[in-house]
Amino acid sequence: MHRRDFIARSAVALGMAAFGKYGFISPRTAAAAQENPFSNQLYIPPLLEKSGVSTDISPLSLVVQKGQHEFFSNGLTDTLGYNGSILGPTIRVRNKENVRLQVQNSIDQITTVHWHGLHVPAQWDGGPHQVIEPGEVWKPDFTINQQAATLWYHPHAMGLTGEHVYRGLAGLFIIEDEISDTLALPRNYGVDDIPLIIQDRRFFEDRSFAYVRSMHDIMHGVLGNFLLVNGGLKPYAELPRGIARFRLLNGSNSSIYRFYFSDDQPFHVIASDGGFLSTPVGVQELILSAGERAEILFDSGALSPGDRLRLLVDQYSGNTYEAMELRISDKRAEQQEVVSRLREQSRLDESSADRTRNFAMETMSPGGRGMGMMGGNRLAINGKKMDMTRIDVTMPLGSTEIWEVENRSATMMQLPHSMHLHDVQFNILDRNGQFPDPIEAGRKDTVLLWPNDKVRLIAQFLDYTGIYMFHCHMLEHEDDGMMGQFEVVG
Ligand SMILES: [Cu+2]
Repeated sequence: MHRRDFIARSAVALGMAAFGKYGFISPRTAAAAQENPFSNQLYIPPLLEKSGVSTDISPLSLVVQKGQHEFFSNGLTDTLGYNGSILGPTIRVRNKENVRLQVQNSIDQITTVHWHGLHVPAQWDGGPHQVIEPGEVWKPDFTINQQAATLWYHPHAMGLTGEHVYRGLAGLFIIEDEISDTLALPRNYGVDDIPLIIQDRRFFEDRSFAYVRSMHDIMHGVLGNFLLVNGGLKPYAELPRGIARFRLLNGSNSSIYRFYFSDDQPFHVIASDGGFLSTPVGVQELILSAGERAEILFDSGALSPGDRLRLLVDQYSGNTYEAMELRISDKRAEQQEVVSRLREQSRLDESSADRTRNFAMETMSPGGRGMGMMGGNRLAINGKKMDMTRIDVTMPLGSTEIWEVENRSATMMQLPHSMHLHDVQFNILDRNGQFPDPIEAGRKDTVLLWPNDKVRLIAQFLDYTGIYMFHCHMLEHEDDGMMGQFEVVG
């Protein structure tokens, strides 16, 4: 999709978010934000992993804590973070490894930690049922049971997910395995294998996060007008000349992003949400909705030391950001060629499905079905809002299911949605009747649905019984009830 179409699509759907109107600061007037763009080095979240000493059985420790963070040189912002003032460490594990964690809640609200994309027993999924009370410690203990991938973790407490993520709670969760070990890919974390957590925020004049939810914010998502890369505004990073790998996470609450490089320089997508694609896919742009990830390779071999380029991001609300600057150094990267084969990925076959279910992601016009007399809003799945005491879907362990998911928008309220399933990685069978794009043909746990899109996905529910969530990953939609529960029964 070209930039023009992406923006035009949003302008039609959204009008334009009215920044400035409610006392939010604007990038144009926030002198501090603009005085020295690209002067701060990209923050690389520290790694959190096992020590490698076989006798060391200490758990990986996360502390959910309050902090203050300097986004602007003239004021601090109250934040939340894991083990720091913002975001969290990058947890790195290996397939088949037993992982023990210890999550301490040091804030004065309940929270949870959900391992987005991870296939784990329901009791360790970290959804709304696994509440960690203030002052309490939660001790997940599970064995990694899936291939190399870039996943992430974030809070998932009922009705609080959007606010907690917005205030800073998110981190990457990387799985490596024997295949990712052997592929000729950059793997020097923070040097040529670079995590990029992209989020947008808006701020009040006093530099506090403007997380308020008007009806407009709930319907369109809380959309910011400042873009953060790993928690910083307009950072720069040095790249050795050759192949660099970026692990991209759209960590925003509700924004859809279109990523591209200056001069539309080409790059390769090598992994989607749940692991590698079979082969790299050459592109000039990449669209990710909130919660989706991709790994990409950028080849700077034809550039010269000292050359600079920008990573650009179009936001669905109509903004375009120069997200960060990349500076080519005089060092030579370890990898100089884009690998030609990645990992053979088998896709689930439609004929293997035990059953098909239908899900309508609904946005209803005022007065429509589901719209109460008291002005209750219109976001629902199959006409229902989330109820923790209701199981929406039950399937036997070992089932293969096709989920036909439709974004059924009212004419006057065309909103995008997404569908995220806990527990599984799925395949997209088709999007509006067409075989998916190559970058969507691999393992996925979140899929974007433009207004009136119909996507059929197929998943196998293996290994674990229990209750898991499915929901729109626009967090304001999720918190407003655009979520349901499926139970895998043994
Ligand atoms: Cu939604």
